[in-house]
Amino acid sequence: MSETNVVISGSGLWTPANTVTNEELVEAYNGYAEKYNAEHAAEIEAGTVTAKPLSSAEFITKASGIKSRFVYRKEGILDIDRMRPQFEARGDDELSHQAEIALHAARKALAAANKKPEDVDAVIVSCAYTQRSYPAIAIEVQNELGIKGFGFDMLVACSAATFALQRAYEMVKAGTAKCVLAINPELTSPQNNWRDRDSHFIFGDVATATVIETAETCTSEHSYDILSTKAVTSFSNNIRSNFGYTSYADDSAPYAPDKFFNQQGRKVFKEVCPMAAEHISTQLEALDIQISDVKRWWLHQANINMNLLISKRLLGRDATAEEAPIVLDRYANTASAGSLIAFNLYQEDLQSGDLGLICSFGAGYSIGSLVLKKR
Ligand code: CO8
Repeated sequence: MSETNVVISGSGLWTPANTVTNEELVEAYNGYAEKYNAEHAAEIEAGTVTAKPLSSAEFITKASGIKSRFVYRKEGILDIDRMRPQFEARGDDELSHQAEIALHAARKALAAANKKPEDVDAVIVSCAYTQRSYPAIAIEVQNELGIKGFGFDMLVACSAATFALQRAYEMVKAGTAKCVLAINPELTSPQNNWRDRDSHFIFGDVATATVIETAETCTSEHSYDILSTKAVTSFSNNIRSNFGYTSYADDSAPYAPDKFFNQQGRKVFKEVCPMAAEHISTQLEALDIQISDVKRWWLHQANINMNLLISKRLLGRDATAEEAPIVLDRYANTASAGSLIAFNLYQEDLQSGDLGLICSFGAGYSIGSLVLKKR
């Protein structure tokens, strides 16, 4: 029996209409912090309450490279008495927020791949959080699109998108699906702690989607052979979100600071950069591909300094913006979607035979990567 060649045949990107700049964000946060400090002046004076430190747009740009972020709903985020987005409640008979943004990206990916819903036989929704446990968001999307077959949700924090592509690759390779739609509706804004000076600037909302199928069925203009996939996880407490269904039973506060995204940013930086560089170089070595043969690096987008460090370790010099495109300045960290935003926006110029690598890294820790060759 001949080997099935598995390809990426389409990519979709949905970007929310609303932006929040660093300046807007800092003005709101500082307003909130000053109000909090004034209201708690006596306790702060007595040493029983810690004063909220102020944030700065210059710090954010310098420490992270982020200048702005897109958000699904802007209302509420900049309200110093709310400090979280305001979503309208939807009934069980209405489309969920997360399925809605997933569908926007999915339809674009299907169009790019020249595929109709009836061509698809599996849907994976993979992201950092799902808005409910069941029914799976993937099954809701499957139903909306009229796709037969099966769908499921999976969570792997920042590596959710690459890990989903790897599962899709394996399904097509094994013949359990012929064409898979993998979607990453990253609705991070409700999980971001907008009251925390150290992390309030990190995240943005977005949705990406990718079509994976056999080479035989592929008819799209821009498609990529998947030459190799590689995943690794290694337990770390340095990035955590303790939000979960057991809070109800252990009587802990469901929206306490530990229930939101929180991290030891410096430790993450120090530990993840070498892991990611090593992961990538080992993967390429196994394929007998030289680092210099890789034309495009679609790297995870968490922090500009991480990307610069990783690409410098790999290349032995700074990567150019064309080699390793940066999108986090305008999108911020979009959990798992960052490398796929970069892929979506910066791949059509590649020529047949050009090599590229998608790599994500983050909470878990987790690292996921795929080596691609333009067809
Ligand atoms: N304004 C002004 N000053 C600040 C601010 C601010 N907003 N924040 C921190 N400071 C101060 C600190 O208090 C500190 O002061 P001092 O030196 O007096 O103690 C100083 O600035 C330096 O602080 P840090 O050490 O924290 O700053 P760094 O230079 O290390 O930069 C970063 C902080 C940007 C967080 C950096 O460490 C970083 O990006 N690290 C990498 C982390 C990373 O990539 N994490 C990825 C996590 S994402 C993930 O895995 C997915 C999660 C799932 C999605 C979640 C959705 C919500």
